[in-house]
Order: sequence, then C-alpha cells, then structure tokens
Amino acid sequence: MMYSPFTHRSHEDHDIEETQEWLDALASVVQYAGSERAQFLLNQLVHKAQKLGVGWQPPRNTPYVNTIEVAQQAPFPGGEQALLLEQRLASIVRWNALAMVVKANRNYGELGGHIASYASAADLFEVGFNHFFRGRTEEFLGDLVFFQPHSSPGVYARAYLEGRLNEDNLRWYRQEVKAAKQGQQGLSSYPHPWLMKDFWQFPTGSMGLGPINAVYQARFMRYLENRSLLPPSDRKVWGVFGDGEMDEPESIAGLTLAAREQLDNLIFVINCNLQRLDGPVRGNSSVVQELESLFTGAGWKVIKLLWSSDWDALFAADREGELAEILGSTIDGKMQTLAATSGAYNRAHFFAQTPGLKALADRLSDDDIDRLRRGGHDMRKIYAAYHAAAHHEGQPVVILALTTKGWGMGDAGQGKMTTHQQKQLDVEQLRAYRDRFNLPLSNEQCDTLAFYRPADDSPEQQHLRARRAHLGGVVPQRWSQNEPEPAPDMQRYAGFAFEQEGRDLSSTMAFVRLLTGLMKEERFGPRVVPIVADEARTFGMASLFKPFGIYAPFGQHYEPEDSGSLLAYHESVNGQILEEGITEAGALSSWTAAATSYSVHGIPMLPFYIYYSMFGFQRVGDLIWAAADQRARGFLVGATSGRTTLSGEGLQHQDGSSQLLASTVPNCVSYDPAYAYEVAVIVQEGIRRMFTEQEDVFYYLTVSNERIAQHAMPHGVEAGILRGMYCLAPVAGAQCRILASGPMVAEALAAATLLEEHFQLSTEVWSVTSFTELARDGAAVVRDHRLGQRLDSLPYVTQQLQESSAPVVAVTDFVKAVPESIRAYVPVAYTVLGTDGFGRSDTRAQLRDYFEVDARWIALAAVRQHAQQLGEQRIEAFMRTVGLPASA
Ligand SMILES: Cc1ncc(C[n+]2csc(CCOP(=O)(O)OP(=O)(O)O)c2C)c(N)n1
Repeated sequence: MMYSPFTHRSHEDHDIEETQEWLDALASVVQYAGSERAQFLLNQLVHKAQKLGVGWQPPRNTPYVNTIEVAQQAPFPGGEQALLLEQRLASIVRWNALAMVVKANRNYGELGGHIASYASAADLFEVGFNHFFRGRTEEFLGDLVFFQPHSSPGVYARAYLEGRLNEDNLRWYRQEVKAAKQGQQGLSSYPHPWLMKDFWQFPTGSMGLGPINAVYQARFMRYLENRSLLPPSDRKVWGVFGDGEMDEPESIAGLTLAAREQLDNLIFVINCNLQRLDGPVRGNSSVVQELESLFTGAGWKVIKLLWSSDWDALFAADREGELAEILGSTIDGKMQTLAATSGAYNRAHFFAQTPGLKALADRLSDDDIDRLRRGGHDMRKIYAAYHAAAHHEGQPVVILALTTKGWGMGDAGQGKMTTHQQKQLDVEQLRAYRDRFNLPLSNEQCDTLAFYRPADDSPEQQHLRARRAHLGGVVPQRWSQNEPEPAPDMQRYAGFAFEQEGRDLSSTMAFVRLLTGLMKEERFGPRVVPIVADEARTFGMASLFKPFGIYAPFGQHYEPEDSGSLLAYHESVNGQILEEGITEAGALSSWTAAATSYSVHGIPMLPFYIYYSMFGFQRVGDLIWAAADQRARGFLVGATSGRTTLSGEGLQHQDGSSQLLASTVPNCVSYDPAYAYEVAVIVQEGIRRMFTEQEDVFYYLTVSNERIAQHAMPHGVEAGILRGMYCLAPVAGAQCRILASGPMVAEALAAATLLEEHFQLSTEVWSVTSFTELARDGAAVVRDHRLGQRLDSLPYVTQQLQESSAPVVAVTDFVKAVPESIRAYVPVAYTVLGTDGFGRSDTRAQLRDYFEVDARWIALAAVRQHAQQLGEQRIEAFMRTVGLPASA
C-alpha cells in the first residue's frame, strides 16, 4: 500500500466529525458561491497556514482517477457507430502489426521486433490518427507527431490499411538490405528518416531524444512565428512516449522550458503501461503519480486518463470514494499482476480488500471484471482527453494514459514480466488473439499470419479514408524538397577573411566575424539561427546581442544592467539568437529543429550552434546522431577546440577527440581550419551544398582561440581546402613535408624554420583542413578498385603526395587516430603526432611540450625520418639545443 494524501480512512483521522464539517463547508461554498470562491478561500487558508507555521505544502498529486469528469467529456464524434468502426479498425491494425513481427521472426529468429508495446498503445494511436493528427495540405503545414519507436509496427500496419504500404512492404519488415536488393522498400525497425525519407519525420529510437526534440520543435515553431517567418497557426506537436522512457534525463530536460514559454502547441501522451523492458517501471510506487507531480511541478497541465467508461458506474456507486482511494494506494507491481490475471483473481485480490469494494464487485461477473479496461484502451475517454488537451491554452499538456502492456495477448503476454520481448506466438495463442479481437480470419489465415485489409468499399475502409481526408492527408509523412536557394556572395559577407595578411587572428574570431556578416545579408541574413548555450561571451559574440536580439517570446521586462552599453543584453520577441542557457542537449535540439525546418516547415533555415567543442560530440553525441538520421542541414561549430590549444582549462574541457567522433557520422562533413579564408571557403561551400544543392549533409567545424598569423590565400587552393589538404607554399625539391591541421599549422611552420636552421632541410607545409574527408575519399577509391572500377584513379592524398619521395609528418591537436586515418593512402614514410591522453591545466607551450606536438617535436619527427643521413649525434645535439629530452 502506498501513502496517499487523499486518504480519509477513519483509523488515520482523529476527529472524523471535524473533518466532515470542513468538507461540508467546502462543498456548500462550491454549491452556492462557485468554484472561484472556493479557490479563493483555499488560497486564503494556505496563506494563513504559512503564517501560522503549519509547514504545509500542497500535494502535487490529485486522486488516482480520471482528471476529466464524465460530465465534462467531449462526446465521441460520430457516436456509437463511428466508435464501433474505429474499434474494428484498431483490431485489424493490431493483428497486422502482430503478424508482421511474428512472421519476420518465424523466418529469421534474429530480426527482433516488438508486439506488446503497440498492443498497449494501439487505441492511443488510433484516436490520434482518426481525430487529431493533422496532415500537411496546401494551406496547413500539418501537426508534428513523435511516435514511440518500438510501436512502429502499428504505424506500418495502419499505413497498410491506408494503402500507403503493401503486403510486400510488411513482409520486408526489418529486412531493409534484402528488400532493397529486390527493388523493394523494406521497413525500418524504428522511425528512421534516413532509411524511409518520405515516411518518418522524427527518429525516436534512442529513448529520451523524442521528448526533448519534441519540446524544441514546438519552441522553434513559435520562434518562426514570432520572427514572422511562419504565420501564426494552431499546429500541434504530439509526442507519444513510454513511461519507462521518462527515466531518461533528456526526457525531462526540456519540461520547464516548455512551461516557461507557454508552449500550448505541445502535447505529450505518456503510455503508462507500468512496465519497461525488464519489469515494472515503479514496482513499489506509482509512476503515474510520480509523473503527475513532476509535470505539475514543471508547470504543465496534467490530464490523467486512468479508467475506462466501464468503471464509470462503479465510481458513481462508490459514494465514499473508497474505490479511488484503494486504487490510489495500490502500487504498480500489484497493478501489473492484476493486469496479468483473470477476473476471478481480481475479485479475490483486489475487490476483496474491503466490504465496500466487495459489494461493488458483487454486481459484476468474473467476465465483467475481466473486461474492466484501463483508460488508455477506451476510445471515448481517450478522445475526451485529447480534445481537452488540444483546446488547453497557456500551458503544454501531458496526458498520463494508463494501459496494459501486451493488452489482448492473453497468456502470450498480457501484463507478463517478459512481454516486452515476446515476438513469437504459437498457433493456439494466435487463434486466441484472433478471437479476442473478433477478426474475420480462417484458422489457416491465422496460422499462416495472413495480413488482412478490408475491401475498399467496406465501411471500415471508407471511414478510415474519410477521417484522414478530413484531417488533411496521411501521417507520418516527410518532405524533402524546397526551392533551391542561391548562396549569398561570399566576398560580400566574408571578404575580410581574404584581407588579413600580416594580422594575427584566431579561427573563432574569423568565424564570428563571418557569422555577423552573414546575418547582415539582406535576403539570407534572417535565415541564420545563431545558437549558444551560455558561452556567447567566451566566443566574442556579445556584439550580436544588441543588433540581432536574443529570442524571448514575451520580450524583456527589465532594464538590463548594461543598458547603456553597445553590447547590452537585449532580449526581444523577434530576437534572432537562441540563447539556451547551460543545456547542450537543449541547444542541440534547437539546432536540430532549425536544421530540419526545410522539411518540417518548408522554410530552410541555417543554424549555427557554437559551443565548447568538448561538450558536443562527446556530451550530446547521440542527439547529433539523431539529427543526422533526420537529415539535418546546418553548422555545428566546436569552439575552443584542441587539446593543447585550449590552455589552462584542463582535462574535462580540452577537446582532442571531437574530430574523431565526428568522422563516425556518415553525413557529417567535418573540418579543422587554420586560416580565416579557409573558414570562409568552407562555410560558403556548406551553404551551397545544403541550401542550393539541398544535400542532406551537415557541417562540423572546429575553431580555436589561438591567434595565428594570417597570410594571403595561395592561388587556386579552394578545391584543396574543400577536399581536405593543400600546400601553403610549394618548395621545389623539399626534403620534408609536414601536414598540419588547425592551429598546428603555425607549429608546423615554426618546425620548418627549425629544420632549415639546424639541418638545412627544406620543408613544405600543408594545411590539412580535413583528415576525415581525405580518409573518406581514399576509402571510396580503394573500394572501387576492389570492384575493378575507376582503376586509373587515386586517392586525393596519394595524388597530392606522390610527386615526391620526401617523408611526411602529420600533426594535429586531436588524437593520433585522426591523422592515422589516411595512412593507407600516403605513398611515403609517414609519422603522426597527436594529443592522446587526458588534458591538463597549463600554458599552451607547456601542453604542447607535454603532448609532444610543438615545433621542436614536429622537427624531431621529421629529422628522425632522415636519421641515417643526418646521424644520431646531430639529432641529439639538436634535441639538447632546443630543450628536448636527449638521452646522452
Ligand atoms: C537510450 C535507449 N536505451 C535503451 C533502449 C532499449 N529499449 C527499447 S524499448 C525499452 C523499454 C521501453 O519501456 P517504456 O518506455 O516503458 O515503453 P513500453 O515499451 O513499455 O511502452 C528499452 C529499454 C533504447 N531504445 N534507447
């Protein structure tokens, strides 16, 4: 039994008469003066209790009953007839979803898939599909729906009834490679826009990312409206999530933002089937009550949808509220057992607890008790809850829908501890399922898992199609095409980057100046979305605050402390900058929303999320992976990058790995530029590819805060910058070659001077803007060769380096694995230097010595390649001279 603040059982009440007087007084106020007066009095009581030091805090929970009273329920559209049709449709979808999974696993036991989750969520989905999830039309951009990932068989099964998918598609569930070989579309395990780009909009397969992405999509919709880029509309963002999924930190990370910004365009439906994969979500307490207090505390409107219409009569007959009270104190572990067992068991173990409950159950047969559904399986109640949510103003809404996991699976899985992973049903279980849902299937059809679609002219099909037509077309659906947008003139917004000869400039400074120029572009500027997570000042971006404003949906209600300053902190309703505060997960979700705006809203936006590079791929890598899946287009800018370039900050801040991690994301094009002009050329090309060519790639740039001496861009190197390497200044007959990336280019140039001074070795320095792009090119060529194709082509690295036999040293401020990635394509002796290991706090010079990447160490690596010719003694003498630890 759980503690409930709503208990009024006599043994806990020391003065029952007094309690009753208070309750009667309240009831009479409500009756004669109305709810508002009652609220006023309650507030007065709270105030007084505080003054008296009573120490009372309002419970964030309401009783364990439906929030919407029977009398307040919006009626089900189309009445009983429509309800029956929709229930039949739900049964058919359930069958096809189950058949799809069982069939795949009969053929290949390794394929996996889920039945029980959708079985619990089916009615929640169906009511959405028939009445709420609006498609995209000429006039209306459609609602956004985040689907619980492992319920995808249900979404496919529905698309099959709608004629969007055929039987072959269903047969190819989780067989995407084989299907493609036969020219068919296989069905992805979970929502993956990358693999089903016209179908799925949002990837949700990694638990927790759906909820936070949904919050920021709803927020970005408002941003576009407030900036007059989208007309105001009543579009909604719906998210159907699991109760177990709510344990993910990301699931709850955006809740307060949603309430603070009054996102009443956002509705979460949490399928509280009380189970996750291994067992109960909260065996010893109640997840519904816990989520209610969580969401209430965060400022959301909570609608509890717990009991079906079958219970209405019982609650009405239970004048003392005993039923609600005992339900509210029944912990989830017991609830699950009650779901998995028969009516007789429930009579004996639930209704027998008090004489009052027993009397209620005496009116019912065991079968009646067995049929007492939970609220999330009653379309009437679901409709009423969705209707109330869709009309609620001023707050986001969460519907906590109580369901049964594996609903209808009987012995095969209903409420069973192992139901999550049940993917095989035997013949008897299949037939029982058919009978349970009254499906018109012969034994043979049932045993062979035949898919079932009613005839086109059947009332079911006509109803289904009429509903979807009414709601503006199919859901889910994804759009990818827009009018190509020309890239702005680079010389206009970034001309400065080519005129910095002789100046010292960091790549971060160059980037911020370029961004400012881009934002000032008349046509293009408004499409730029700068995003920061409380580091704008760190990167020198405070100058953007005043002219462009920080987005604040309700404006700025205070006089900023620095109001007189040119850099004043300026918040405004139509502010362009998204200042997210310290939430990299939130900022990345904002970036994703902006980066998918071309598809979700038909408005291409160009987001730049600038952040501490260590807190990107490493910290929110999975959100980046999900953005990649949904074909995000935009720029991620990892500032203060480099394990030695960011001096002082130490082990947790110094990023030596993000370039390596970025290289694992297939559609992420990553660069580590050194010079301002490199930054400009790369950004311009990114805009061209993403905006004009509409390629589904995104860019990752690491920029750093070390000022390095700029020079004029060598002639004709643009292609090299983009392909990944170019020579800074060709040296005829060079004996050494150094490939360096980012700020290490400056160390490489200094190493060249050392080599000349100490050994008279002439050295050529190359700027490697992207080891990753070079490695990808090399791998592609080698594969082609394996297939006997493009036999006369060579990897770009090989082409660039094969003219000479001079050995090559590569140096990066990232781990050695980054330059190692091109070793196979380097046609000469190749040594790599990098910054493996934990960072630490010290000056740049000390750090580069420690990690053995400064000019002296680079020179040493180069002379070692010439050791035979130079002799050990000269090398040791050099080491002593420059302060390297010589052995002699
Ligand atoms: C980040 C992440 N961790 C683990 C999983 C594996 N997983 C898939 S479904 C699931 C249980 C989901 O439980 P719940 O959210 O309660 O949904 P239900 O299936 O019960 O409706 C788990 C652990 C995942 N998909 N993502």
